[in-house]
Amino acid sequence: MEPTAPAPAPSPAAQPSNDDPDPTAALTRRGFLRVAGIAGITGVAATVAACTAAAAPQWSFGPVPTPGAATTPPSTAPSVAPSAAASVAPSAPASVAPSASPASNLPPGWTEHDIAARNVIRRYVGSLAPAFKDIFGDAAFTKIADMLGAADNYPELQQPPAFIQVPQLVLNDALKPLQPETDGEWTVFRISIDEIEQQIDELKPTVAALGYNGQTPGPTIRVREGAKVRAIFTNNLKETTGVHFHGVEFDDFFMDGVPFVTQKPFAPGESFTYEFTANRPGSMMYHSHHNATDQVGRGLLGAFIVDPKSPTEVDTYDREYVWISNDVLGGFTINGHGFPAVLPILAAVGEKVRVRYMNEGIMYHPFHSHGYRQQIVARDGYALGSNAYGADTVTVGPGERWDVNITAERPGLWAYHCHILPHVEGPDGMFGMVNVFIVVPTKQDVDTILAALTAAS
Ligand SMILES: [Cu+2]
Repeated sequence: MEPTAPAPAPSPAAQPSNDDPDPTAALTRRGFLRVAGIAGITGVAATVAACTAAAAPQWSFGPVPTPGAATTPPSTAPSVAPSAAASVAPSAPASVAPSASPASNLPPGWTEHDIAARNVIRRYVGSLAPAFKDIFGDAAFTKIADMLGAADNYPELQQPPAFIQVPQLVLNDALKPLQPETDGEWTVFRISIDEIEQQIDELKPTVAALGYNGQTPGPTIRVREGAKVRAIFTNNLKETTGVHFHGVEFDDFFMDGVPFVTQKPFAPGESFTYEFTANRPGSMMYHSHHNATDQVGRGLLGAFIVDPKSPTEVDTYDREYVWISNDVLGGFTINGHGFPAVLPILAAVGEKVRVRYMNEGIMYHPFHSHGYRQQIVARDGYALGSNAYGADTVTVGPGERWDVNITAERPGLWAYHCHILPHVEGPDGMFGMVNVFIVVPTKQDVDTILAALTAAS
């Protein structure tokens, strides 16, 4: 294959601070930039996978009982031509085959399931494990090391965490927020619609997908309430499409993006310009509204966030995590990836994190936070105000957006996952819609983790 241009790393799981007037300029920006270096050099797995992907790419990434599958690297799969926007920088350490213990070596009472389940977490933590010693203290570290079987010196200890190995690293919004142009009173965004290859998990072959600006989810489009938005989409697909800004109250219904209801679909090679006023704040989305089961399922989706003109206390937070779920052709994913390739939510004790759930799939997902209250502050972008309430399980239906604030109070590694169990766990351990809320004692520890990730490269 020809080396491809570096694909834009993707997705809106940024964790910026909003102390800064630029909501995407994270207080950890320096750290993220360091991590960006990792993204650049860990693309090999992607490149390898793009060159060796399965002959019949399948989007399925579910609880298929495939004993032993978790221990099979993808490099044995036959090959398929990668698409242009496919892989990332052609350098980097390829994934290793995950560690495995021979059956004869199983600890008492264990089955192969336990080995596979542990492997998933070994891949998730990767070479980050040693950093936990200074962060969580000796006692906690000893327990973590014992759980993971660190004494085995398993190979993942030398590998970057799975979520760092996926080429479309979920930090793009922090690294390179989509910068608009200005044209008089208009805030102008230019977005291409592309065929891409998506790697849902660092050990899986890439799958044929669709993206905006070469990534799925597409780049977050972010404006201030009242902005006049001009979004120019160029169709590089081999099929027609249309783009709907979901949640916007349009003055002109011809801007609503529904082919044959409000516009003709736009064809390959054509562009279409949407113009509207962002007349209310909140968490919204943009996505295909044409052949949508297929097109959205394959990745034509992204976050559209309108920041309030007059932020209230609930709109003040230290970090932010956009959590876009999908469950159609890509299996069960958060921001286009399945666990353990899902970027964790990271915060220091005392910090407030805004999580913006956006469900682009066709199923309901009750997202359950271990150990933490989710304060629900908005539904579908509409602020709940004094009706805000707490829960530890927030069910997000198709098309819905729920904004929650979480105050990090207790350090630890806290599971945070969809509670429809077949969406998160199977015979080979956890997969799909699983996240982890990593709460560390101090902001400095956040930087320590980021430094460890950098070193992992
Ligand atoms: Cu679910």
